[in-house]
Amino acid sequence: MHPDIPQSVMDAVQQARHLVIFTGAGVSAESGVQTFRDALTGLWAEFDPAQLATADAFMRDPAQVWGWYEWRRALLLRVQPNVAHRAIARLQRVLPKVTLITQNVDDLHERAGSSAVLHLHGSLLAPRCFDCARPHPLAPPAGEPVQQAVQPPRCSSCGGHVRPGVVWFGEELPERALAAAFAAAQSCDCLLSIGTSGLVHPAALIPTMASRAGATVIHVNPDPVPVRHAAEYSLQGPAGLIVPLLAGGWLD
Ligand code: BV8
Ligand code: ZN
Repeated sequence: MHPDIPQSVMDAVQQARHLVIFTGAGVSAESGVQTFRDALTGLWAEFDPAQLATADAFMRDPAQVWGWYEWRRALLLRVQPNVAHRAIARLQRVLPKVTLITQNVDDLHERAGSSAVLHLHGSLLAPRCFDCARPHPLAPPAGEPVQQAVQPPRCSSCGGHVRPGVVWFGEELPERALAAAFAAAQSCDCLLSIGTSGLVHPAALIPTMASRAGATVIHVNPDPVPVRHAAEYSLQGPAGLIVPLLAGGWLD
């Protein structure tokens, strides 16, 4: 029981027949991963992420964009999943059916023990050739993360530039993951949206799809999230506090 969480919300999550968990950068914030809304720092301080996270930016200056992603990849290897990631993995273990959809490009859900994670925006850890799409596995970056421009490696089969395995603005989302995410949103009885500003499309449509299909929708965010449907709730607070409570207070 928690004073700020109505029992009906607790029940909607813990008794869900099919729970969809939809996460954004906010679920990784308490692990120390910068959210997209956080201003960029250092070498990229003067850029809006949405400008850098594009194929145009990469074609214009591959080293500057690749350097940014390599810095983020190095930082990611130095952080750990937090209690919210672990509570989500627990919900996946104890509930009858859970579909986990993330907008994040980190691997913290997987490292917390989650499985079958639907990555709508790709992954920092799956670089591929910009030209022929051949995967280009990379060793963990050596040494301290450095904010610098870095020439991307060349594809071993066609010589093209290697690019990050993320979905850039203006690029299509992975078809299978998006179709599975939309299908789950339209057939679940409860959707838990954690740490997203709801600004990036088409991922931002997912909570509304669930509401329209009659599901209970619960938003977890330190900022208030406007609720527009009868069975929609905004739980104001950090994921690291609220999600373990929704998962039954277990901390493992
Ligand atoms: C596409 C990978 C078809 C890269 C990312 C006008 C209107 C509508 C749409 C558009 C438009 N103009 C253009 C578009 C389309 C565009 C878009 O949506 N633009 C937005 C900016 C308006 N979308 C696309 O381009 C998508 N593709 O549409 O394809 C197409 C094809 C060809 C031509 C045209 C169209 C591709 C979108 C994917 C982009 N790639 N990531 C990378 O990571 O570098 S998205 C990127 O931003 C992140 O991955 C993340 O998914 C997203 C940011 O969203 P959030 O996860 O919500 O994170 P954010 O920082 O915003 O918010 C964090 C939240 O956490 C906050 O609310 C905060 O309060 C909260 N929080 C903080 N601390 C905590 C917390 N919550 C809980 N606990 C805490 N402790
Ligand atoms: Zn290639």
